[in-house]
Amino acid sequence: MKKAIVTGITGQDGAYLAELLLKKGYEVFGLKRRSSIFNTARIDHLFEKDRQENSNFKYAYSDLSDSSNLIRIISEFQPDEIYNLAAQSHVKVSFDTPEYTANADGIGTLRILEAIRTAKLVDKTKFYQASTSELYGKVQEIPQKETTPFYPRSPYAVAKMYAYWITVNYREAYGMHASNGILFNHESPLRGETFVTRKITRAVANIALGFQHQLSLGNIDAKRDWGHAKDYVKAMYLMLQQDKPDDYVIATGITTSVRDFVIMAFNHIGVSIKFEGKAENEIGIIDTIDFNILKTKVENSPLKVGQTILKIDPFYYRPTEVDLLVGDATKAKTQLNWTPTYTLDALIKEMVDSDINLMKKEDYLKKGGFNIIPNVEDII
Ligand code: NAP
Ligand code: F7E
Repeated sequence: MKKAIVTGITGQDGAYLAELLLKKGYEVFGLKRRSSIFNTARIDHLFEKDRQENSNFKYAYSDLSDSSNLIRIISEFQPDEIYNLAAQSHVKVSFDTPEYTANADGIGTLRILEAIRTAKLVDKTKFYQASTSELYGKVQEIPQKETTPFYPRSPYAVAKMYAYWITVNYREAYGMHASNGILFNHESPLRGETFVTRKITRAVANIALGFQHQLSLGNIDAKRDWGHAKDYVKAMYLMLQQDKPDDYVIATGITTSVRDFVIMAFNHIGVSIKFEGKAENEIGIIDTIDFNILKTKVENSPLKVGQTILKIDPFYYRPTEVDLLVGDATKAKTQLNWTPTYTLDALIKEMVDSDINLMKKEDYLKKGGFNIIPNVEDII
C-alpha cells in the first residue's frame, strides 16, 4: 500500500486529493494546523468509517512554520509521496500579511524538502509543490506555458516563486523526484468563501433566497482561466506517477472575466443583469427574470426586475492586480494524458446549485446563520 502525506488537508484541494488517493488504495496522512473552531467540514466524510485503528485516513497537527514537527512526522511516516498543498493562499490577504505568507508559502516548502533530506528519504519520497499561475502575474506571453517568464505581482506570488525554484533546485541538486504543478485557478462547491467565484455563487443563492441584498466586488474586469478542482487534483497525482519529475501547467485554455462569471451565475437561476455607471460607480441591476427557471431553484423568491444586486467596492481592489491569465496545458495533455472534463458552465451550475441547497438547509442557518447577515457578507 502506497503512503502519502497531504499538507493543507482541510483546504479545497486537500479534500479532493485525499478522496482520490483513498479511492486508489493509498494510506493518506493529512496534516492540519490547529484551529480554534471545527474546520474539518470538507474532510469529515472521509472519517466516516473511521476513528478506527485500521482506517486508511489519518491526520496529525502540523504547521509549515514548524520544521521539527515536519521532520518528526516525515521520518515516522516514511511516505512514498508528499503533496504540499498548505499555504496562505489568498492573494489580497498576502498584501496584509506578507511576512507570514513568505514564511508559510516560501520557506514552508523548503522546510519539507529539508525534512525529506534529514529523514534520508531523498530516493524514496516523491514531492509535489502547489505552484500557481500567479507566478505569471503581469503576463509576458499569452497564453502562459511552462517556458513563459514569471512576473509575480503580490507577496503571495513572490513567496510561491521561491517555493517553485527551491523545488527545482532540490530536484537538480539532490536528484529528488520533485515536481511543480503550475495550476491555474480551480474552483468547486468546496472553494473557500472569500475567493471570487464562491463569493459570487454564494451571493446568488443568498440573494435569490432574500438573505442578502447585494454583492460587493472589486475589479470585475480581471480575467481568469477557471477549471474544476476535481480535474486538477488528478493532474497532481499523475505528476507523481511519472518516471521523471518535471513542471507542468494545468489549465483549461479558456479565460473569462469576473463580470461574465457574475452574468453566467445569475443566468443559471433565470436572472439577467445589466450594468450601469463606470468604475467605482458601476452597479449591476436585474434586467429580466425568467420565473419558470427561478421557481425551479427557489420557490417564492423576492427578486424583482430593477433591483440593484451588484456594487463595486474599492476595498476589494489589490495594490497590484493580475489582469489576465490563460494557460496552455499542451505539455500536461501530451505527457500526462491529462485533460479537463468540466466546462465553466457546468462548474458554475454545480457551485450555484450547491450553494442554494446549502443556504436552504435549516441546520446551516442555525449553525452558520451569522455568515449570511448582509453586513458581514461585505467583508469577504
Ligand atoms: P485553501 O483552500 O486555502 O487551503 C489551504 C490549506 O493550507 C488549508 O488547509 C489551510 O489550513 C492550510 N494552511 C494555511 N497556512 C498553513 C500553515 N502555516 N501551516 C499548515 N497549513 C496551513 O487552498 P486550495 O485552493 O486548496 O489550494 C491548495 C494549494 O494550491 C495552495 O498552496 C494554493 O496556494 C495553491 N494553488 C491554488 C490554486 C487554486 O485556484 N485553488 C491555484 C494554484 C495554486 P486552514 O484550513 O486551517 O486555513
Ligand atoms: O480573485 C478579482 C480579483 O481571489 C480572482 C488563489 O487560489 O488563484 C487564486 O487567486 C480575481 C482577481 O483568486 C473580488 O481582483 C474582484 O483579479 O478568486 P480570487 P486569485 O487572486 O486569482 C490563484 C491561481 C492562486 O494560486 C491563489 O491561491 O477576482 N475580484 N472582486 C475579487 N476577488 C476576490 N477574492 N474578492 C472580490 O470581491
